[in-house]
Amino acid sequence: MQRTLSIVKPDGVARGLIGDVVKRLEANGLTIIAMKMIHMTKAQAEGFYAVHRERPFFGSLTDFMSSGPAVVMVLEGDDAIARYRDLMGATNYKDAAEGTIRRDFATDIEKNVVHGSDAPETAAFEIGYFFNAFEITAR
Ligand code: YYY
Ligand code: MG
Repeated sequence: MQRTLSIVKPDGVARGLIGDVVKRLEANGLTIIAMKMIHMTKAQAEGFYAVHRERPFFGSLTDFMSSGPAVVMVLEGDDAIARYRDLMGATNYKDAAEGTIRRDFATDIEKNVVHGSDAPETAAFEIGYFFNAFEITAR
């Protein structure tokens, strides 16, 4: 069993896509074991994406991520990190495979609807960034 962090980003929430994302997670056997809506401050978005702080898109990305409410979830399942990345599709929706969330819904390389952790170490950091132990349900 593995855990990963999922975010329906502010564009996804604003466009009414929470249900579409959740439907795909559940339909593909990823179990939601924690879930809440948050509105990140700029500083919180900068902390979340600290790994990207030297990248040219960092300012715009953290403005976007703090622009409105987002839904953060912890997903659990066998190989959950890679399986959820497969459901999301490539970062740039233009490169994402048919049937992926980003291919079907994203409008922009930045406004790409969803986030997912990329490795066990980043998943542990990202889950701990938003959730304490009491907020994650035991199965
Ligand atoms: O993990 P993933 O979200 O697929 O991409 P990252 O390389 O971690 O970048 C994080 C986030 O930054 C991405 O979802 C959109 C944005 N971004 C961008 O706006 N422009 C880029 N050239 C690369 C990434
Ligand atoms: Mg990433």
